[in-house]
Amino acid sequence: MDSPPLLDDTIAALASAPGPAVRGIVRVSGPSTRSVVSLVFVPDDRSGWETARLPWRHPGTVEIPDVHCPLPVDVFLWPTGRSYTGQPTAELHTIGSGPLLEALLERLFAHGARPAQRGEFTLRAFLAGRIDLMQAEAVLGVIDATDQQQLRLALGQLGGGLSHRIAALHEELLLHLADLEAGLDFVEEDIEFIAREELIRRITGGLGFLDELLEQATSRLQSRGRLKVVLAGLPNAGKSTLLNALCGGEAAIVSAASGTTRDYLSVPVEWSGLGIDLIDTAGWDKAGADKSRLSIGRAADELRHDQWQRADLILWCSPADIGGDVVGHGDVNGNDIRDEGMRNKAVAIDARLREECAGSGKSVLHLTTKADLSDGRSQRADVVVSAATGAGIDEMKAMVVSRFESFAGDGRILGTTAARCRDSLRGAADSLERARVASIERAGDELVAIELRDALDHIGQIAGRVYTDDILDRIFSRFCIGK
Ligand SMILES: Nc1nc2c(ncn2[C@@H]2O[C@H](COP(=O)(O)OP(=O)(O)OP(=O)(O)O)[C@@H](O)[C@H]2O)c(=O)[nH]1
Ligand SMILES: [Mg+2]
Repeated sequence: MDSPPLLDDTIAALASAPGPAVRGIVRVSGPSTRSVVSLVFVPDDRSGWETARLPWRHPGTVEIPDVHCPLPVDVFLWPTGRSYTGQPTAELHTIGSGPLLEALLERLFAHGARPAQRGEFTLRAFLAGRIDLMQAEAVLGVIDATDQQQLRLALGQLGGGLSHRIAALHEELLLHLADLEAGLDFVEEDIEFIAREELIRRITGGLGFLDELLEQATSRLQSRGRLKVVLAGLPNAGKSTLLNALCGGEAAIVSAASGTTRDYLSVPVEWSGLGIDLIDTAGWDKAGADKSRLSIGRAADELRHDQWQRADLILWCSPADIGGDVVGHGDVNGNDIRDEGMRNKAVAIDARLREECAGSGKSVLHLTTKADLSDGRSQRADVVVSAATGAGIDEMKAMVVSRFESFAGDGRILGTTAARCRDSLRGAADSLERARVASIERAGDELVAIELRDALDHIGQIAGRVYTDDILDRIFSRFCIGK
């Protein structure tokens, strides 16, 4: 939005995706919708069109300059304010040809409509009180969803799940404030409209809800699209082989020589509707970690480190035959000559690095890989897999999905809403906390009331009861034209 939009204007834009399609849609909204459309549209039933008071479909035609036969058009008309935008609205459904739709729009512009700005239809819905800001953001979330999980989340927010909870908290705080302020008027008589204990209990309840939302809003998972799952472990742990097994292809190079993967590789997969980028990294290589050496190993280390930093989940791979690749598996007679010392050392390094990962606050799922090579002495792991036989692979996928789904409660916040609301949520929680402390310390009612009023202001910004042009601009400028 370049300038403050005028609600008195009638706006028009292409509402269907650009490019050829069976059907194309032009959307018109504003006080003069019917009269503007009437100037270009020839309805089959003129009196039905002119007198319609209820939403209806009106078949007819539009004359387009330089096009010899009239264009067949169905106009869906919402003649009153009972529409998405809260204003009379029409949708012209016709053949989805780019040049025809452009010519149709040109005709509407020539007859009094103006081109809609980005998100202006949804902005009108917000300004008319049809939806709140969180729902407006959810419209964008639905448009931008790249997987089923994001779509479910956006639809939940659009359906008003979160809005209802925020509105309920707002109402509740307003009631406490009213009780407190009523008490202020009777301060001489020493009448208490709300008992302190009750007030503290209610404020604590509100705080709990805000903390929950704040936690969701600050979780790394909220503000991003696809989830990053990084395969990590010592060289030769079977990471690349597992990646290939998981994506059913041969994306990564596999070799018996340790240190094969020198770059990182990202493969998109979708598990139970979750969009995941699976990332194969170079195995942890002690020489590569030596900063004094300029080597491919070191470059691989840095790339891997970068991927770990951004991971939502690390799949730590500990091979069942750990240490086995260092000295070989058997002598000419088939006897196991694995060096116990080497094995123990590898086990210790593996455990230390895994703990380092977990200690850095990363979510880690511990896998025993190459289960088919197990001699029964594998370390404890969350799940045991073999890329060679396929054992445990489905179980592992289910564990990954359930790790992510445990973050996905009903009231989850869309990333865009979370990013916008973090400060307001924090502000509201801080004010409520001060209100709680003031109540506990038996401070005067007027002090508690000030903090409650402050909390209400912050909460009002979340839903959009309180907003500035700047907030609207930031939200709606991300929309495409026609939405
Ligand atoms: N028997 C068996 N061998 C496996 C399995 N997974 C991997 N391997 C073998 O283990 C060796 C190393 O596998 P990779 O997938 O290249 O190991 P990596 O962890 O990617 O190794 P780097 O890229 O060097 O860090 C290869 O010879 C694989 O064939 C498995 O499930 N069973
Ligand atoms: Mg590899």
